[in-house]
Amino acid sequence: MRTDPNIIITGTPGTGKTTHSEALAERTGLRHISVNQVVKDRECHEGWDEEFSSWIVDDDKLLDALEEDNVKAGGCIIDWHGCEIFPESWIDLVVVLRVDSSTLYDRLSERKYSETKLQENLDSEIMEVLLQEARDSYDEQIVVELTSNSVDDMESNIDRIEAWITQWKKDHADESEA
Ligand code: DAT
Repeated sequence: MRTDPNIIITGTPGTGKTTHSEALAERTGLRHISVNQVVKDRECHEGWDEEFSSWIVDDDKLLDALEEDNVKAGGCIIDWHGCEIFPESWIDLVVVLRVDSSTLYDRLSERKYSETKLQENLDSEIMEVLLQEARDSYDEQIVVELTSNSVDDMESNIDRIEAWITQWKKDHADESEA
Protein backbone atom coordinates (compact mmCIF):
# COMPACT_ATOMS: atom_id res chain seq x y z
CA MET A 1 0.00 0.00 0.00
CA ARG A 2 1.31 3.44 -0.98
CA THR A 3 1.72 6.27 1.51
CA ASP A 4 2.39 8.78 -1.28
CA PRO A 5 0.43 8.81 -4.54
CA ASN A 6 1.71 8.23 -8.06
CA ILE A 7 0.68 10.88 -10.55
CA ILE A 8 1.06 10.82 -14.33
CA ILE A 9 1.48 14.20 -16.00
CA THR A 10 0.80 13.61 -19.68
CA GLY A 11 -0.01 15.58 -22.81
CA THR A 12 1.32 16.40 -26.26
CA PRO A 13 4.98 17.57 -26.30
CA GLY A 14 5.09 21.28 -25.46
CA THR A 15 2.00 21.32 -23.23
CA GLY A 16 4.13 21.85 -20.11
CA LYS A 17 4.67 18.40 -18.57
CA THR A 18 8.27 18.98 -17.54
CA THR A 19 7.65 22.49 -16.22
CA HIS A 20 4.66 21.31 -14.15
CA SER A 21 6.44 18.16 -12.92
CA GLU A 22 9.55 20.01 -11.78
CA ALA A 23 7.55 22.67 -9.95
CA LEU A 24 5.37 20.04 -8.29
CA ALA A 25 8.35 17.93 -7.24
CA GLU A 26 9.97 20.97 -5.69
CA ARG A 27 6.83 21.90 -3.77
CA THR A 28 5.77 18.46 -2.61
CA GLY A 29 9.01 16.46 -2.34
CA LEU A 30 7.61 13.84 -4.73
CA ARG A 31 10.07 12.33 -7.19
CA HIS A 32 10.02 13.61 -10.79
CA ILE A 33 10.43 10.71 -13.21
CA SER A 34 11.21 12.01 -16.68
CA VAL A 35 10.36 8.93 -18.71
CA ASN A 36 12.23 10.25 -21.77
CA GLN A 37 15.34 10.44 -19.62
CA VAL A 38 14.83 6.87 -18.34
CA VAL A 39 14.36 5.63 -21.93
CA LYS A 40 17.59 7.31 -22.95
CA ASP A 41 19.76 6.60 -19.89
CA ARG A 42 18.70 2.96 -19.44
CA GLU A 43 18.50 2.24 -23.16
CA CYS A 44 14.85 1.17 -23.12
CA HIS A 45 14.60 1.57 -26.88
CA GLU A 46 15.22 -0.10 -30.23
CA GLY A 47 17.01 2.86 -31.79
CA TRP A 48 16.32 6.39 -32.98
CA ASP A 49 13.55 7.34 -35.40
CA GLU A 50 15.07 9.98 -37.69
CA GLU A 51 11.77 11.13 -39.19
CA PHE A 52 10.17 11.90 -35.84
CA SER A 53 13.44 12.59 -33.98
CA SER A 54 12.48 10.31 -31.11
CA TRP A 55 13.45 6.99 -29.54
CA ILE A 56 11.54 3.86 -30.59
CA VAL A 57 10.55 2.80 -27.09
CA ASP A 58 10.76 -0.79 -25.89
CA ASP A 59 7.78 -0.87 -23.50
CA ASP A 60 8.89 -4.03 -21.67
CA LYS A 61 12.37 -2.68 -20.97
CA LEU A 62 10.89 0.62 -19.84
CA LEU A 63 8.52 -1.07 -17.40
CA ASP A 64 11.37 -3.23 -16.07
CA ALA A 65 13.47 -0.08 -15.45
CA LEU A 66 10.56 1.59 -13.64
CA GLU A 67 10.00 -1.55 -11.54
CA GLU A 68 13.68 -1.54 -10.60
CA ASP A 69 13.25 2.07 -9.49
CA ASN A 70 10.34 0.91 -7.32
CA VAL A 71 7.91 3.34 -8.93
CA LYS A 72 4.89 1.32 -7.86
CA ALA A 73 5.75 2.02 -4.21
CA GLY A 74 4.47 5.57 -4.76
CA GLY A 75 5.62 9.17 -4.48
CA CYS A 76 6.36 9.64 -8.20
CA ILE A 77 5.40 12.26 -10.73
CA ILE A 78 5.62 10.40 -14.02
CA ASP A 79 6.23 12.82 -16.90
CA TRP A 80 5.59 11.37 -20.37
CA HIS A 81 3.67 11.88 -23.61
CA GLY A 82 1.95 8.55 -23.08
CA CYS A 83 0.18 6.80 -20.26
CA GLU A 84 -1.31 3.52 -21.44
CA ILE A 85 1.69 1.32 -20.68
CA PHE A 86 1.65 1.78 -16.89
CA PRO A 87 -0.32 -0.80 -14.87
CA GLU A 88 -3.56 0.74 -13.58
CA SER A 89 -2.70 -0.47 -10.08
CA TRP A 90 0.35 1.82 -10.00
CA ILE A 91 -1.50 5.06 -10.70
CA ASP A 92 -3.63 7.33 -8.48
CA LEU A 93 -4.12 10.41 -10.70
CA VAL A 94 -3.67 11.16 -14.41
CA VAL A 95 -3.32 14.82 -15.37
CA VAL A 96 -3.70 15.59 -19.08
CA LEU A 97 -2.35 19.04 -19.99
CA ARG A 98 -4.01 20.86 -22.89
CA VAL A 99 -3.09 23.95 -24.90
CA ASP A 100 -4.51 26.03 -27.72
CA SER A 101 -3.10 25.25 -31.16
CA SER A 102 -1.52 28.67 -31.66
CA THR A 103 0.29 28.46 -28.30
CA LEU A 104 1.48 24.94 -29.05
CA TYR A 105 2.64 26.03 -32.51
CA ASP A 106 4.76 28.80 -30.97
CA ARG A 107 6.25 26.53 -28.30
CA LEU A 108 7.14 23.74 -30.76
CA SER A 109 8.52 26.16 -33.37
CA GLU A 110 10.89 27.44 -30.72
CA ARG A 111 12.17 23.88 -30.32
CA LYS A 112 13.03 23.82 -34.03
CA TYR A 113 10.99 20.65 -34.61
CA SER A 114 10.89 19.38 -38.20
CA GLU A 115 7.72 20.18 -40.16
CA THR A 116 6.63 16.50 -39.88
CA LYS A 117 7.06 16.39 -36.12
CA LEU A 118 5.45 19.79 -35.59
CA GLN A 119 2.40 18.85 -37.66
CA GLU A 120 2.10 15.43 -36.01
CA ASN A 121 2.02 17.02 -32.57
CA LEU A 122 -0.43 19.77 -33.54
CA ASP A 123 -2.77 17.14 -35.01
CA SER A 124 -2.41 15.01 -31.90
CA GLU A 125 -3.42 17.94 -29.67
CA ILE A 126 -6.41 18.88 -31.86
CA MET A 127 -7.59 15.25 -31.99
CA GLU A 128 -7.24 14.93 -28.19
CA VAL A 129 -5.12 11.78 -28.63
CA LEU A 130 -3.58 11.84 -25.14
CA LEU A 131 -6.86 12.68 -23.42
CA GLN A 132 -8.51 9.74 -25.17
CA GLU A 133 -5.59 7.45 -24.28
CA ALA A 134 -5.92 8.45 -20.62
CA ARG A 135 -9.69 7.89 -20.63
CA ASP A 136 -9.30 4.52 -22.34
CA SER A 137 -6.61 3.36 -19.91
CA TYR A 138 -7.83 4.54 -16.48
CA ASP A 139 -11.00 4.97 -14.47
CA GLU A 140 -12.59 8.26 -15.57
CA GLN A 141 -12.64 9.45 -11.95
CA ILE A 142 -8.84 9.68 -11.82
CA VAL A 143 -8.36 11.47 -15.17
CA VAL A 144 -8.21 15.27 -15.00
CA GLU A 145 -7.85 17.62 -17.99
CA LEU A 146 -6.09 20.92 -17.20
CA THR A 147 -5.36 23.92 -19.43
CA SER A 148 -1.72 25.04 -19.70
CA ASN A 149 -1.78 28.13 -21.92
CA SER A 150 -0.39 30.65 -19.45
CA VAL A 151 1.71 31.03 -16.33
CA ASP A 152 -1.50 31.74 -14.39
CA ASP A 153 -2.91 28.42 -15.63
CA MET A 154 0.24 26.66 -14.51
CA GLU A 155 0.16 28.20 -11.04
CA SER A 156 -3.46 27.28 -10.52
CA ASN A 157 -2.81 23.73 -11.82
CA ILE A 158 0.07 23.25 -9.42
CA ASP A 159 -1.98 24.59 -6.48
CA ARG A 160 -4.78 22.22 -7.43
CA ILE A 161 -2.59 19.14 -7.78
CA GLU A 162 -0.76 19.97 -4.53
CA ALA A 163 -4.11 20.24 -2.71
CA TRP A 164 -5.14 16.91 -4.24
CA ILE A 165 -1.91 15.27 -2.96
CA THR A 166 -2.48 16.65 0.55
CA GLN A 167 -6.03 15.30 0.57
CA TRP A 168 -4.96 11.92 -0.84
CA LYS A 169 -2.35 11.53 1.91
CA LYS A 170 -4.86 12.50 4.56
CA ASP A 171 -7.46 10.04 3.26
CA HIS A 172 -4.91 7.22 3.08
CA ALA A 173 -3.51 7.95 6.54
CA ASP A 174 -7.12 7.80 7.84
CA GLU A 175 -7.63 4.50 6.00
CA SER A 176 -4.51 2.92 7.46
CA GLU A 177 -5.55 4.00 10.97
CA ALA A 178 -9.10 2.73 10.53
P1 DAT B 1 6.63 19.27 -22.27
O1 DAT B 1 7.43 18.69 -21.13
O2 DAT B 1 5.18 18.90 -22.22
O3 DAT B 1 7.23 19.01 -23.62
P2 DAT B 1 7.65 21.82 -21.29
O4 DAT B 1 7.37 21.79 -19.83
O5 DAT B 1 9.04 21.52 -21.73
O6 DAT B 1 6.63 20.86 -22.08
O7 DAT B 1 7.18 23.25 -21.82
C1 DAT B 1 7.44 23.70 -23.16
C2 DAT B 1 7.71 25.19 -23.15
O8 DAT B 1 6.52 25.90 -22.84
C3 DAT B 1 8.73 25.65 -22.12
O9 DAT B 1 9.46 26.72 -22.69
C4 DAT B 1 7.91 26.16 -20.96
C5 DAT B 1 6.66 26.66 -21.63
N1 DAT B 1 5.42 26.45 -20.85
C6 DAT B 1 4.92 25.26 -20.47
N2 DAT B 1 3.76 25.40 -19.83
C7 DAT B 1 3.51 26.73 -19.80
C8 DAT B 1 2.43 27.53 -19.29
N3 DAT B 1 1.37 26.99 -18.67
N4 DAT B 1 2.51 28.87 -19.45
C9 DAT B 1 3.57 29.43 -20.07
N5 DAT B 1 4.60 28.74 -20.60
C10 DAT B 1 4.57 27.40 -20.46
